[in-house]
Amino acid sequence: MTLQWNSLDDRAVTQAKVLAADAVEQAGSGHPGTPISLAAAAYLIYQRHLRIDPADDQWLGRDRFVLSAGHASLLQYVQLYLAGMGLELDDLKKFRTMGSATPGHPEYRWTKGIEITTGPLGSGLASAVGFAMAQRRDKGIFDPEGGDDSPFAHDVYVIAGDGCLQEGISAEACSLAGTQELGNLIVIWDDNHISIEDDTSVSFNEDVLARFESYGWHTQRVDWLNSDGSYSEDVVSLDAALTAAKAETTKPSIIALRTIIGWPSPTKQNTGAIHGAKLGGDELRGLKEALGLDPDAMFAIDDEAVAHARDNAAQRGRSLRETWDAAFTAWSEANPDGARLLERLRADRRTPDMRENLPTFEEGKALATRAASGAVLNALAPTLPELWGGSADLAGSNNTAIMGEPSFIPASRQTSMWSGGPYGRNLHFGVREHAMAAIMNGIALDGLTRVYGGTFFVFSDYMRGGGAPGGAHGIAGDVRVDARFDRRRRGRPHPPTGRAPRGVSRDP
Ligand SMILES: Cc1ncc(C[n+]2csc(CCOP(=O)(O)OP(=O)(O)O)c2C)c(N)n1
Repeated sequence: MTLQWNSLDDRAVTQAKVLAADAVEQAGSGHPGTPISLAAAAYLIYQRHLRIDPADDQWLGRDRFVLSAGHASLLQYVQLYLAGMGLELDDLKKFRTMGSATPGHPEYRWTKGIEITTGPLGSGLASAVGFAMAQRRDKGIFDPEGGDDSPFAHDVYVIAGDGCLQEGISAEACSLAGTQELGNLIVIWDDNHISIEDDTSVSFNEDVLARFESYGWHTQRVDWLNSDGSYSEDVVSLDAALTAAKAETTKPSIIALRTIIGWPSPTKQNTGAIHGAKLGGDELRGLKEALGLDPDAMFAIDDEAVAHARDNAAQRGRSLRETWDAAFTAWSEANPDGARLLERLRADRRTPDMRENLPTFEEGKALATRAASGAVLNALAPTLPELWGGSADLAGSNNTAIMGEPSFIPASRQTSMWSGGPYGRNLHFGVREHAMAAIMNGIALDGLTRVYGGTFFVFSDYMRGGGAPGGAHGIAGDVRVDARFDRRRRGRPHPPTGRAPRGVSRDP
């Protein structure tokens, strides 16, 4: 389908650029460069590709958007504002102030529309791999025969920067994503050659797309910087690349988008100076002049452009929702057992009979905790289809395998030891503890299933960077790390735009 794009869309993009610049200027700190230069890309994703319903941020059928380059939080905040997802101009004016809905980096449950906390570069991309895996598992549980129009099919979109791709965690996770053939994962890499220390030529020179190709990814390049040195934010080419990425359902996709950071800021574009500091009076005026705006007006709003974006997002949401609701109702009627299970999982409840199956352990008799853990997991598995997980190549040692259950792998990857399929249950993370933690967070934040992962205790240090804010469960050698602790703490009492934290008592 040809891209429908008019002058109001151009004006909305211009609006996004200046709002980001003004918000950083007002806060006195922040990262304006990438929110300015990726405004058109983010607008294209939010307004034309991402399946969201501004009226319901918890819509089960929604696509997920992960801003792995979390420092560029305004990129997402401004799109949430333009899409009418809960943020208002006042929230943008309070960027980076205490208690505001617009903290320096996106925070899950704090701001409506934020699917995951990001900031540590690369972790968002790694967790997005978990979101994509969870989506496939959800579909396997509820609608394995369903096609692309299944109510359980959705995509995961990521914006990642050079920093995300330099971090090892993303290499671990993206390698696994290739093995897993995650056709529902679409990444835009902002290939702008600039990070804090300016030109990335001092630190980052491999052929990234060749690397991703060798992981088994579908790769594309879109150059907004033309060979004659001119620059144009060619949304048509990017739209075509996103459409091709979506059409590729057997591989994850990465689009290298060559941009100029901070464009069209007059003197600071294409430098590290615009990455993470306010533009300053003259530069900010210069940016506005280059965009054809009043150089002295702060937070000026183009009402028509904002209304246009909000109308488009609302209408699109309604129409996507109508189609999905019909598919979901048909599915519910045809699958009453599945519908009951879904209701239980959405309410985050366990089955009442879960405890009946638990093994008992003799007091005073020595038993390795990993053996006890394996026995408990296997006892819970029959009544809790939402429970799945694995190990970082230590399944036999950590007792993480659910006996008799298939592995979660493409059919072509089965081995003599592990049989399975795309909807299987035993996970194989490979020797990738760091990514395992982040992937588990993505799975946990997808919201329907309960994931666990294991390694030896000493290697769990590698998991630390992946964090555990999503509520994933880790098993480390003989010690079981129950990350519900973090899950309990992460909700804040009065989120300004997010959902109220759910109760923590989840077991019957
Ligand atoms: C794990 C981690 N290390 C360091 C940082 C600090 N940091 C924030 S942004 C940044 C540079 C990122 O460069 P790039 O991804 O190219 O972003 P861009 O300059 O294009 O906005 C660094 C080092 C971080 N956020 N996370």
